[in-house]
Amino acid sequence: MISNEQLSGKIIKGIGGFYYVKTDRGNDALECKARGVLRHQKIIPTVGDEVMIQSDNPGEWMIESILPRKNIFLRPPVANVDIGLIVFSMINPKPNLLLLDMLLISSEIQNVEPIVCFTKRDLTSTDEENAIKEIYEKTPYKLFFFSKQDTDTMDKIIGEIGGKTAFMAGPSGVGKSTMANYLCADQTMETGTLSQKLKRGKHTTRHVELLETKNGGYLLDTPGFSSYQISEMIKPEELREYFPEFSRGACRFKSCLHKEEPGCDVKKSVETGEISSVRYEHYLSLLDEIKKDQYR
Ligand SMILES: Nc1nc2c(ncn2[C@@H]2O[C@H](COP(=O)(O)OP(=O)(O)OP(=O)(O)O)[C@@H](O)[C@H]2O)c(=O)[nH]1
Ligand SMILES: [Mg+2]
Ligand SMILES: [Zn+2]
Repeated sequence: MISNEQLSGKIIKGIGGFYYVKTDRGNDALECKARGVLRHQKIIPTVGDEVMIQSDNPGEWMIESILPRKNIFLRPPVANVDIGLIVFSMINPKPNLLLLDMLLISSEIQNVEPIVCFTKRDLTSTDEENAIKEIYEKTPYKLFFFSKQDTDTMDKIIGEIGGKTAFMAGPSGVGKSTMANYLCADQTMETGTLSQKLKRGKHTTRHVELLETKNGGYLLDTPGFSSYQISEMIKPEELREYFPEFSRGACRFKSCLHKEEPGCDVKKSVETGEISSVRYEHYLSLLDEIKKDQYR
């Protein structure tokens, strides 16, 4: 019997004081408790954390330490996220592009690479799809349109997640769990029945769990939401940095907020169509909102 054995791994689930840590050893995650020392330091192990675990007694694993985090989110609680799958449907519900832009800004702030997904392509026309492409093809973001039958496109999305940790964000009913079921079809869950429940997305309100994709990535399915706040996260003069297509730096004034300033290159690009007017309008309305909140 090896004692004091140490392993490194990733927390994929936490329930009632137990953490489930995926290591190189075996397919099943190991059930762990956190050492008291972590609690005393007020460090809360979080799903997505890279940890060192140790076994003092056979079959009993303790989380010894948590490696520095790349980022951490509170709702849902998850750490070390590389990719944000921002999911909207073409219809039922209709896409809210202002919410989409807020999620893009939030991704930029948190150092998460956004991938924009539009589902339910089967229920809509190419005109509607082209209208959205017009807007977002002028940004550097990756953009996918598909339906739940379109496994080729979903395989491309899986390709983006390989070896990384992704989470989903978007309104309720857009098809996040439907997508997660395909992206994570080959995962090995602890029990068959629990696994079935998880696959239907029922877990999202109960606990947070990283599912494994077919190519060694992790995916967090989340409950949908329809409103979002970014005004507390940014100052007015920072907002423009989070619209990457604005950053050509050719405005007359370095401090240009792209509003009423003379010689504004962004406004010129909106007029020529190089920058989408929809994105620009969203920028202006968010700028107003942030300013209002600042002087409250
Ligand atoms: N026609 C069509 N229906 C879809 C598609 N994707 C998902 N749906 C349906 O949309 C409904 C909602 O899908 P879910 O995957 O539960 O949506 P969700 O985003 O997980 O919703 P929440 O968990 O409430 O946030 C289900 O009835 C799906 O079958 C699609 O591409 N085309
Ligand atoms: Mg769901
Ligand atoms: Zn400008």
